Amino acid sequence: MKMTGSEILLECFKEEGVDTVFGYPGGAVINLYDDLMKSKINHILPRHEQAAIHAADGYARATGKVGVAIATSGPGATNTITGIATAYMDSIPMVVVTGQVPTPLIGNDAFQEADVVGITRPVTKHNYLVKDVRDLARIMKQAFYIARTGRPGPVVVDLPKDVQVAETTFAYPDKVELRGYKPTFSGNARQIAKAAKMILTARKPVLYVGGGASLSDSDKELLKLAEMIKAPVTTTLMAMAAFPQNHPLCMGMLGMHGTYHANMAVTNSDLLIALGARFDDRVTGKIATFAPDAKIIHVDVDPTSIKKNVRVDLQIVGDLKDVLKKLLKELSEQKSEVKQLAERLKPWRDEITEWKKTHPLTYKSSKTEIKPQFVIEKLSELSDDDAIVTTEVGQHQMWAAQFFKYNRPRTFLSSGGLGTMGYGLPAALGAQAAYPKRQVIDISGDGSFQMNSQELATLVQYRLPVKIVILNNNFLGMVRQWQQLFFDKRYSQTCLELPIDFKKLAEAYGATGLTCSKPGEVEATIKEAFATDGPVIMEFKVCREENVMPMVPAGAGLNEMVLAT
Ligand SMILES: Cc1ncc(C[n+]2csc(CCOP(=O)(O)OP(=O)(O)O)c2C)c(N)n1
Repeated sequence: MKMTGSEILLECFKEEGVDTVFGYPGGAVINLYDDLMKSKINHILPRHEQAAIHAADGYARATGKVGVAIATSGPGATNTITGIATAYMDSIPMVVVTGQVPTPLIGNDAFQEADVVGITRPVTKHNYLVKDVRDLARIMKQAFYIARTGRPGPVVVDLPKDVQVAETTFAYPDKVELRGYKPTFSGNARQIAKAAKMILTARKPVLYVGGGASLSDSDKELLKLAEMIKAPVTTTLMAMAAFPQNHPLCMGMLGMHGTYHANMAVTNSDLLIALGARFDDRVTGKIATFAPDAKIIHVDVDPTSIKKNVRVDLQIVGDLKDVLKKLLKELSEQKSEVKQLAERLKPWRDEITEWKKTHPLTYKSSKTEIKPQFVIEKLSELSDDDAIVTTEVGQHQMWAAQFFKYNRPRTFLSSGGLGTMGYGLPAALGAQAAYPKRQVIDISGDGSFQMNSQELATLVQYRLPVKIVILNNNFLGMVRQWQQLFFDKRYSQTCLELPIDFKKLAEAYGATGLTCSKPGEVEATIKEAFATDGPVIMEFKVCREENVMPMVPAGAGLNEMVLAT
């Protein structure tokens, strides 16, 4: 039986197990949207294409599946770029289908034409322009395969309007043949044995865990390894939820706003075991003083990530879950050495505990002003154990990393690599669409919230009960903090003067709005929001000039933290 291009596309989605897509229609995808009416695929219509991409991204991060989004040609497609770049930087598996003007018009300045393949090339893992409907099924199979394998990432498929209506017989290939793309899944046994040896002779090892641990669902293996060798663990922002934050071996986040003990442990370590982490400059600080005495083992599925930023003594390319399983097997065959190691590390663990005691993660509490950290602590205490937290970008994001305790995998979704304000609300939308019954919380600043606040409409329309926390300091707080510390308090364009009535804004969309300005009412506000059906904005009027501490100033080493201002 012959099918049209758009029918084939929807069949491919079905073959890939796609149940939900996020998208926004337009002339160049009108045929596709017409066929969508006949399909069982659940479609969610956010109010902006950027939000559609972040929602698909949030859906992917929360579930581990490939997120799918659709946009029309021209402005629809260009609106997706920030979302695609966000997913690219954080290695999120995603397939984005954009409409394109009919093939004969491509390159002719046609109405709503944009060179999507050209524009998205630097921010996608791969992209396609489908010129012939007979290629579509094969391309879709490849797109999903590329998105989810190796180091995951977004793939764009640009689909001209005439290809959507052209017909051919549909056959979904069962195999992918791609010359030049053969990701290594299986870690090299000899290198893994060498890693085990290095671990068994270490005196001050640190497990440094990155987003790859979340992406490869390696949380169980990671916990096993840490507990087996009793080594301290520090995670990047991307891996916050990959290791239980309430575990005694967990040191929290390292880097610019990392804990004192994590940064000191890394600086003083003799073996750094980097697992799915890419040594971002926010993590390493000054490279010359980063873990100066440590040997470095780097495990990553992406060979080009290894040795990019730091020298590495042993590299293992492979899927982290596979490598950890093999490493655990290797170590479990050397029981007495492992036992000796765990005991030998006691003074090291004690040293770390001492750092933690002398410089705990803390803040000055207040009886009169709401401290943002206090709100996060209370949220953490009062929310469900499997609550999914998304964040925007700024101070609130760092406090959400420092003061909320994530104990389940895939429960912390934040734009790490690109640092995209406006990510959190649509990402929460996507996560809630995946898990309608779970608690989903977006932690936001007043600035970031206004980047995609229109998505309140989507939450209300689709009955997605996301709880939004706005830590309102009337500032673009994180930039203001830098201006305070490094620009002599010249607050150039960071004061958001106009007081917005967030309660009324929520109500205008048909959601609930709560406002809180007293520390004594924080708990009651959170409880009320959690007990209220549907989306809720909780606005907390917080202390305006609070800073995120500790802080490693730009260009300084991890051991040169500023502890308080
Ligand atoms: C799209 C985008 N534009 C600009 C920035 C630069 N930036 C980083 S943090 C920040 C301030 C965020 O303010 P707000 O959302 O109110 O959060 P706060 O820092 O006050 O918690 C800005 C402007 C960014 N990260 N993303």
